[in-house]
Order: sequence, then C-alpha cells, then structure tokens
Amino acid sequence: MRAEQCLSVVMPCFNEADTVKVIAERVLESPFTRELIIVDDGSTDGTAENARGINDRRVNVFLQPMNLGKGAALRRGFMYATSPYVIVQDADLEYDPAEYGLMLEPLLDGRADVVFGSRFHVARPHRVLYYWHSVGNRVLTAVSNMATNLNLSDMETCYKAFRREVIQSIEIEEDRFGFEPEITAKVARGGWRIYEVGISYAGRTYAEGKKIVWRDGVRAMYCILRYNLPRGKRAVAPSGGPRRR
Ligand SMILES: Nc1nc2c(ncn2[C@@H]2O[C@H](COP(=O)(O)OP(=O)(O)OP(=O)(O)O)[C@@H](O)[C@H]2O)c(=O)[nH]1
Ligand SMILES: [Mg+2]
Repeated sequence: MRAEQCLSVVMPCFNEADTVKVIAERVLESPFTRELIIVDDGSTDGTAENARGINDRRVNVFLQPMNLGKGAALRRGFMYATSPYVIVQDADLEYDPAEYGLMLEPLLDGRADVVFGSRFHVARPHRVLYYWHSVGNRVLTAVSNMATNLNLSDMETCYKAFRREVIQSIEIEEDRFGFEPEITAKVARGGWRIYEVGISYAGRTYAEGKKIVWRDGVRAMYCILRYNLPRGKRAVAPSGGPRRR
C-alpha cells in the first residue's frame, strides 16, 4: 500500500478560532493526509467560519447543532472517515502533524491495529508545565492499566490512530472527555494490537486556552470503572483482520 494519502484526520473543535486554520494547514502539509474532517462543536467564536474558509478540497466541515463535547464530535467525525487509517487531531497546537509518520509506522507495517502517541515515553521535545496535571495523567493511566492489563504510559493522549475498520466498529458512548478512557477500555477488551510511540507535546497554559479542569479527571476515573467492568455487551464488531494481542 502507498503510505501517502492514507489518513483521515478527525478534528473536533470547540472555540478554537485562533488556531483552527494554522493547525489545519499543518495537517494538510502532511503527505499522509487524505482528508481532514473538522467537526465544529457549537463554537461561538467564529471557529466554523474560519474552518469553512480553508480552501482545500480535502477538507470537510461538519457542524454539531450545539456544544455536545469532544466524544460526540469524534463519534460524528469517525462516521465520515474513508481512508485506511484514522487519527484524532485536537484543534489547538499541542500535537504536531509532522509526527503522523511516527504514529502510522506500526499500522503501515501491519503490526498494530491501534497506536497511542505517548507524551511521556521518550525524549522528544516537551513544553514543561503543570506538575500536578502530569501526576493526574499518570494516576489515570495507572488505574486504566490496572483495569485493562495494558502497559500504556499515556492513556489520555489525544494522538490515537486506528485502522479505520477498528474505530468504526466501536460504539462511542461518552460525549465529552470520557472518550479517552472509554476508547482505551474498548480497544483493550476487543483484543486489538496496540502500540505506543513517543511524540512531542507543546502544552498550553490556561491563559492560552487550556480548558481541562479537575472535574474532567473525576469523570475519567468514573469512565475507567464504567467501561472496564464486565458488561453483557462486547464493544467490537465481527469484521476486520487480525486482532489478537
Ligand atoms: N474543552 C472542550 N473541547 C472540545 C469540546 N468539543 C470539542 N472539543 C475539542 O476537543 C479538543 C480537546 O480539547 P482541549 O480543551 O484541548 O482538551 P485537552 O487537550 O485535553 O486539554 P487542554 O488543551 O489542556 O485544555 C480540542 O480540539 C477542542 O476544541 C468541548 O465541548 N469542550
Ligand atoms: Mg488541548
């Protein structure tokens, strides 16, 4: 398979008018990007207008009827993906599309079904910020790992890439940031082959637009329990190639 143009990039946006065009340009510069699916999540700051102003036929902009959350925006965006691989791209400037190649490598060579980009695993450039956030991330990842029996180092990372069949076979129930623990639980439970690669991270401050708050951490803990407890329903579809770890 040709590696170029193999990727659907799904970008949830809520009030990111300042960055949506810049990040979209970086996404479109990647040789891997076949389509960019922007889902505007009821923004009130002109994000949708800015997104619609991007002049590239690879871009599709969808509007949520109101602010419904990141998980709901991703659920919508994944539905429209048509490329062999799909990646989540936040609309701030924290994650770098120049690293799609790193994320795709284990997928392209057939070793992985899902790849997590870890902000903690290797020494790529990282902005130094908020110690207690990093502790919170590590605690959530540790509890998630205990529940899933995976040895991830960064469960909450935005950079998650999937074979398209995998992500489109999973029902996403969480509307907001509970998406991260939910999807982690479901790919673990589905027995999909998961890889992790080190990525860089340019975290932002609250003054620069950071929105995540302690309540999101509490919800994440709840979601770890909720989606890992035994349930009647399995979260995988019957189709799709190799999937045993
Ligand atoms: N905060 C927030 N983000 C949303 C929502 N819907 C979609 N998003 C998008 O989801 C992505 C992640 O949101 P962020 O606020 O950057 O969350 P984060 O990266 O976990 O946390 P910080 O950047 O540290 O605040 C961004 O592209 C947002 O624009 C929503 O309802 N609230
Ligand atoms: Mg962010």
